[in-house]
Amino acid sequence: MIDLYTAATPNGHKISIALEELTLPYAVHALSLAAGEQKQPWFLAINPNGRIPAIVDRGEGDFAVFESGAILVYLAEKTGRLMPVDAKGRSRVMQWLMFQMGGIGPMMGQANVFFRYLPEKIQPAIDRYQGECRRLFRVLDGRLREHEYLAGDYSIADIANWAWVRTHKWSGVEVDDLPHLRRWLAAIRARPAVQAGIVKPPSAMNLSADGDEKARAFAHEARKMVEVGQSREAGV
Ligand SMILES: N[C@@H](CCC(=O)N[C@@H](CS)C(=O)NCC(=O)O)C(=O)O
Repeated sequence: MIDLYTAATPNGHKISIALEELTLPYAVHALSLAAGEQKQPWFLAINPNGRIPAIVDRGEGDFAVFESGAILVYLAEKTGRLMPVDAKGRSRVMQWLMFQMGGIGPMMGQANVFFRYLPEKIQPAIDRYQGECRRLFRVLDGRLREHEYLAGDYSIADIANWAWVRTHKWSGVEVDDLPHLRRWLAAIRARPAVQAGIVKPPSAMNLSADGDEKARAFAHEARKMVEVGQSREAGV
């Protein structure tokens, strides 16, 4: 049994999707990020960075793993699935996984903060992060023009990137003119394991309507989460 500490965000959903794909038994523990549960001492003992997701593999002596990319690699290596074992195949998956971890995730995350969450609208910051998202999306579209998936067969690299890119409207970034990216988004969305993973827990981030009540409530919680993160000068 694996304990998954998570929330209704793209980084959290990467792991629930992977666990569903791998049909590994797991228990979901949804943390309230707005209430700062991720900064509690019991959770910091699992993830010293005080952020979700994290897992504890009970069958492996309570082995704890944090950082979503590291968790995906751990699960792929544990099962021998969703990542090839040969050096070049593995490297291709790692390249597109790192592309997400160092690019798509941080840029979409900052676009969300400046476009959705901060009460002050700082247009150059919004333009900077949305523009960088667009550039990264074009890179993905170019790759997917020639390849069905990002790195050989469907892999943890697809899961990591998909979990973020599918929320592009939340970041205020359109993909209408990126046909290969849209084809890939739809193909992965159709997978039963993906459908199961994205509702553990359910997210409002795929809602695009600013006026939608659920979207407003989610943005409110996320704003509080940003404040919780910023207000701690000491500690994490
Ligand atoms: N690089 C980390 C990022 C984790 C992360 O930023 N998690 C966010 C939710 S998506 C979080 O826990 N935020 C709460 C906070 O900042 O206090 C990963 O990929 O696991």
